[in-house]
Amino acid sequence: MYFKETKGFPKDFLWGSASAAYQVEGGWDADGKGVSNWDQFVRIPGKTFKATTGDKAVDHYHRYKEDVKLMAEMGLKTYRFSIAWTRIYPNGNGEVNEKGLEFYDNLINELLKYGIEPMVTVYHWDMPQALEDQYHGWESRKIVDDYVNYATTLFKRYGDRVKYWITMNEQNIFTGHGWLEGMHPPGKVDDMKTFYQVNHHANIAHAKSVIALKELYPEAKVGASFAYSPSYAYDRKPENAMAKADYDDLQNYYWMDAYAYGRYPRAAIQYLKSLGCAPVFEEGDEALMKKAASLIDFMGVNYYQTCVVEFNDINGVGSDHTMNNTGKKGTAKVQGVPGLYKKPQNEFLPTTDWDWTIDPMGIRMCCREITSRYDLPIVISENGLGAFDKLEDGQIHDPYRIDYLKRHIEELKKACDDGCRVLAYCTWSYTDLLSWLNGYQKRYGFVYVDREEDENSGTLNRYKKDSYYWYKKVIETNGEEL
Ligand code: BGP
Repeated sequence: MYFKETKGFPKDFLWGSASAAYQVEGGWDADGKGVSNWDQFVRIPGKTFKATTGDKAVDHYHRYKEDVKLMAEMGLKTYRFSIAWTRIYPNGNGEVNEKGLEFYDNLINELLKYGIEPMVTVYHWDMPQALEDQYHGWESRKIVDDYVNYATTLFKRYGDRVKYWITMNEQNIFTGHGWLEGMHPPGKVDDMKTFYQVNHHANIAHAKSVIALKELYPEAKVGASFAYSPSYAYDRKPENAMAKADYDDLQNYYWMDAYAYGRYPRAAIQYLKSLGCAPVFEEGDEALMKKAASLIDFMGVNYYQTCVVEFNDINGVGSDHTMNNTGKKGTAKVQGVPGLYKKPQNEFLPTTDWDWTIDPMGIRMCCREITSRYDLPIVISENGLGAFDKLEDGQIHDPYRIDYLKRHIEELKKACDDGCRVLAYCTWSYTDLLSWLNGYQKRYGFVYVDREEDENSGTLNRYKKDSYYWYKKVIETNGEEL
């Protein structure tokens, strides 16, 4: 759509930034915290870039006051962070750890002291290892009760101060990487049947906790964050348009329909049934999913890139279970699903050093699609650029990040003009932090943290990047000065 004038961002727009517990906190065994699947997984040789761990991360656990002060100085309106399940329930269930609860009390109170709205992610991938040991975590239906118990503990403790809740971070990614690609715990490969069952368990856990939250705090705002990569058909060949339809049903609507409609796309289920991989429902699941869908307040979107979809012959390329985790541009390979689609590079768009396509217009596409299909408000819960940054004389010049964010925000503004109800925009990330598989060299923050891959490197001191001052201005002018 073309509009002569822009209305700009809504007055109460939440300019934010995001993080996740495992990636920032460190203090991996502090104050009674239990071991998570990630604490364990990173210790398997070859799983992460140069064997990096989140043991110390960027030590946010001990430096949260300094970090929040920097946020306040910047004028941040919201901070999205996740809670480590293992701080609250070291064994996943059973006894609660008061010290862990206190840490997040303090963090939330510190944010509120400066008028920063806390936005809490209940689950950002760090599953208590004890639950893996007890019943293989998400693979068992038992996870539903433990997840809901954990989530409800958070709602009861923090619900008086936290209005925005995100139940799941990128369910599509942690399950895809965990059961199909072998890149995240539990490191399984091509286990399609379990993958779909695990997702169903996660959907029921999400649904029950949404219902629990709304019973306790009807005014709370809740949603799940989906890693959304909108797709383009390779060209106008009908088979490529059909490949796009397959991709959208299986890679996007499969999750978003579950959150927003409480059901899976019909064609996807037919396909999964034909493979013997459709999820098994228990009695009442359908009603639970529908009820939660009627209660969610927004769709959370983590947007990084779009993709191109081309028909892939039944003998065509599959997945080789690799990604560019080194930052050596041009090393990512084309991946696909035989019989359905493959994803060639888009020659019209540039990429990052990790071969992620840079497509600002894609963020507007996300918003338009969600608005048309679900008519839900939208929280952009992540968007940002991973790059090599250099600290020189106490300064970090990151014009590439400013350019990336500026162009995405311009498109987001257009989405607001289109009538999409965008509530918040959270960049990834606030401080530099651990990139799960890419170590500390892939940086995303406004605040540089002095550390490298080696656990003993760096002072962990914080330095403001150029983008810090730039975003401060963006917030001050409500997105008018970019
Ligand atoms: C999302 C995750 C984040 C974050 C981000 C950047 O998928 O929700 O936790 O890591 O991507 O990804 P990466 O660190 O792989 O560059």
